[in-house]
Amino acid sequence: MRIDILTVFPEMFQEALSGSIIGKAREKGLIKINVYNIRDFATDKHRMTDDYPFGGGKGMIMKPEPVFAAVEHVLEDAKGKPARVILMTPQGKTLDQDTVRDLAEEEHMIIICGRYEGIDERIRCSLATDEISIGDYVLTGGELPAMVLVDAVTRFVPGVLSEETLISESFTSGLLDYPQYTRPREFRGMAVPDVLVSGDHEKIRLWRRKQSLARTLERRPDLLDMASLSEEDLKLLDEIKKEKFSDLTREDPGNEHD
Ligand code: 9D3
Repeated sequence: MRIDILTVFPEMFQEALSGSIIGKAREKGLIKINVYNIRDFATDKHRMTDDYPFGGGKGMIMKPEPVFAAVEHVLEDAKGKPARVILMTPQGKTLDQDTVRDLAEEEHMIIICGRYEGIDERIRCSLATDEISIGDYVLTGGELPAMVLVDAVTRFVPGVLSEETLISESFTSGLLDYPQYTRPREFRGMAVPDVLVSGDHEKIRLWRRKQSLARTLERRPDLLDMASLSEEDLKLLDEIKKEKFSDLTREDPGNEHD
């Protein structure tokens, strides 16, 4: 997969995209990432990338010409083969794992990072094929969102993650992780659950699955509705609900004199 990132802050990407997993994927040639400075495609004397908004108002707007020139340069370099042109914008579709999986199948992604108070509408409507946000909070630009997107997509590129990781991920997909522990066996009075040191692999598997289901039920019940659950999962969920109910009746002081 080829990824080209267009930004006015190319330095922001150097560290982020050379870390362990992405760095190794790049070294192995599984992904090729180029970062372009949009300013290098500005042709005016001051190499301006932003300008005042027509109609007035505060803040500056990203100019269309350098962004169009940068995208066209990249497409020519890719010998005219089509690419997904992704605009990082607060108005985009919120990134989720289904979108990540879809994008990971692409041969070529061009990511445009917005800055300033906004970007010229003509970039959005005639250059971008996709508009993506990473969530409902305001950041200072599209650079961090672009890094989030590249990180998430890279994990799905064949060869980047081990077979094991992918299998365990597909098995737990849609559920929250179970609690994990490493040494020491006891830390500041907090002990590792006995089941994890029991050596009984079937008991450990069931405990972990039940913990995943319980956490998901507690914190993200919306995810449970979408997860594909086995007969065993439904049985574990039943146990969890019964245990929770008995906890409630035990702790409810109103029941003490029943
Ligand atoms: C929504 C606020 N906008 C209305 C005045 C101004 C504005 C604020 C911040 C416009 C752009 C930005 C910069 N943010 C992004 O470019 C961005 C973003 C984000 O802020 N949150 C989540 N995902 C993304 S993707 C790109």
